[in-house]
Formats: sequence, C-alpha cells, structure tokens
Amino acid sequence: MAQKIQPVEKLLAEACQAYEKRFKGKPKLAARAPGRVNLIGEHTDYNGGFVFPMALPMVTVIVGTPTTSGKCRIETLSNSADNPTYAEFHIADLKKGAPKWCNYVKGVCAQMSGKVPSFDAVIVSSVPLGGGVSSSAALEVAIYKFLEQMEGVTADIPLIQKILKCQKAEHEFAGMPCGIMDQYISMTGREGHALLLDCRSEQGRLVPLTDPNVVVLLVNSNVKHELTGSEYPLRKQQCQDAAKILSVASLRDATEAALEAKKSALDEETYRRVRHVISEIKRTDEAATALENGDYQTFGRLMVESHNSLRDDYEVSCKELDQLVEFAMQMKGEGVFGSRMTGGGFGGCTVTLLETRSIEKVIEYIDTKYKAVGNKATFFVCPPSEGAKKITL
Ligand code: GAF
Repeated sequence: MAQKIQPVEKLLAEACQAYEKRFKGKPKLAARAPGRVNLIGEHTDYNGGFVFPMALPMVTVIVGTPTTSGKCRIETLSNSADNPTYAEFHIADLKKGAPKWCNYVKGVCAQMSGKVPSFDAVIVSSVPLGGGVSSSAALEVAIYKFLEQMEGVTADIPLIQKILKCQKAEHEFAGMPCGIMDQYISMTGREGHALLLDCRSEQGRLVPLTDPNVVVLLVNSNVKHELTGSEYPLRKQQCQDAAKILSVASLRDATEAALEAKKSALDEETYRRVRHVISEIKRTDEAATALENGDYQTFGRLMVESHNSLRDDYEVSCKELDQLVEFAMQMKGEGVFGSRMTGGGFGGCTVTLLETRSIEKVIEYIDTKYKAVGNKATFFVCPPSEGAKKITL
C-alpha cells in the first residue's frame, strides 16, 4: 500500500504544539518547503545541463519566533537518528559541527549578511530523510522562507539569488558540492507541473502534469550506501577535468562527435562519465517535449535509458535500485511507462510513471518481489506540488 502523506496542517499543528511545550508561548512565524523528485536529468545540473524535477507533496515545516538573546534554540521532530534533536548556537558565531541537521540551519543563517536576529524554532518534516529526495534542500529553503520574514531582512531580492544562497549554505556548511536543481525546485515548484530547468541559463519551463490517467510513483529502496559522501564530488571533478580536455566551459557544450574525437585523450572511465552526461542532457530535453505531447511511451523509454546510463556509464546506481526498476518494468504490460533511479544515487528512491488504474497492482507486485530479495520498500503516490512559501499563523 502507498504511504499516506501527512497533510501540512497536521505537521504545522505538531510543530506548534512542540514549540509551546519547549518555549512556553506561541510561534509568530512559519514557513514550508517541499522535497523533490527528479523525473529525468541526473548528474547534469553541475554540468550546466537540463534537469526535469517536480516538487513533492512531502514538506519541511518550521515555526518560530525572533528573540533578542543572540542565542538560537532549535528542536527538530524529524531527525531522531541524528542526535541530539535539540541544538543551540549563537547567531553571531556560526560554525559547523554536530548535530549535522543543524548545519543546514546555520548555513542559511550565514547567508543572510548578518541581518537575522536569534530565534527559537521547531522543525518537522514529512520528506523521507536521506532518501535522495532532497530533504536537505527542503530544510534549507524552509529556513530561508522563515528567516526572510524577519525584520531587517530584505525579502525583495530576485528568486535566483535566494536559491543560490541556499545552495551555498549546503556547499559551505554541509560540505556537499551540489548543483542547483534541488534548491531551485523546492523554492519554485508549481502544483500540477514539472519544471524543465536549464542549469546553464538558470531559466525554467513549466510542463503540466495533470492527466488524471497518469501518476508518479516514488519508491524508497530504504537503503543508503555510504559511498555517497566521496563519490559525488569525485564525479563532479571528473566532469570538470573532462570539460577541460574537451576545451568546453562545461559538458553542456560537449557533443558526441567531440567526445569521440577526443576519446584517446580520456581514460575509459572518464569517457563513460562524459557519455552519460551528454546523452542524459539530450534525453531530458526530449523527455520534457514527450510529456508536453502526452507521449508517455517515449517518456518511459527515456526514463529506462537514463537508468541504464546511470547504472553502466555513471555508476551511481546500486543493486537495490536496479532491482526496483527491473520489477517496475516487469509490469510494462500493466500500464508502467518507465522507471529509473532518482537523485544522487547509491540508494534512495526510484521514480516510476504509470497509469493510474494500475497503481495498486504495481505497488503490490514490486513490494512482493522486493521482499523476496530480502528488502522492504516504501511507496508514495506523488502529485506535482507547490514550492516553498510562508505560512500565516
Ligand atoms: C543531488 C544534488 F544535490 C543535485 O544537485 C544533483 O546533482 C543530483 O544529486 C543528481 O542529479 O541531489
């Protein structure tokens, strides 16, 4: 069975209740930001390519109140594995440290040019943590939308600057050299739409995804392989090195012909990495057009090609993600169009596009097959949802 996604109102009520219990009073400000699922276009954002994400109905909510003490006091209700769940820090002395979840908060505070006061706050989230659906971007963007409501902070700056600040928070305080996709879609997502984002121009094109006969199914493999920390920066570095060899500013500007011409100058592994990036950028552009035309068969085929390329050329998949995609595709005759791993890889989730009528049957099939190989998956049916916003209390 698909998981029930907690309504925002429920998360908000939970956060307010915890706030009153801990800080003895009512919070004055609140904000929310969603996680994301990327439909196609993986490991292309930091290469200036296309990505095609949508915002999830799962969100992070923060409630709180500015204070004058200089000391920030924060509780999270959703990070029980990353203890402690309560943290304090001085707004004038922002340094990364334990617990890890608090680094995202500090990182965004550090981007506010010394203009935010201290605050008390409670955070709660329905975004699966460490599931490759941007729980970190949801936290950063929710914090940003919370902080920008405070006196003295200029909220009236271009959206792209806000997005870049959240991305910088992740680079500097979480040590993750991510691209721009996750913060962008969390900040700007639109209900009923996916977003074709050109990461070179930083411009997006909204593509409607409202056909009642088609759904997006997110399947959490519930595995996270610990390679992730070093593998992501390594892939990024390989791409940057390859771009130099190919004499282009980024792999967005590389072509298949140029890659073949320079094949002997690249080691075999780097050649495959570049092949993934070039082919994935092309696939993503084509996939967005296919979706716009209601051509789900083509979209699904491109999803599977994307997965195979991530598995074989980019080598960021893992056994469990491959199994989930394989099981989903065994239901092709039952209305599954396509399936692929989504996000950074090495665990986390797959995304599957399928006919609405088949949803229960497909979930049951994948669930049974995945259990038979010794694993337990979690299923979420995800309508494209709205991006971050202030909550009026
Ligand atoms: C992670 C990163 F944060 C994104 O920027 C993106 O590179 C993605 O992995 C892979 O497509 O989510």
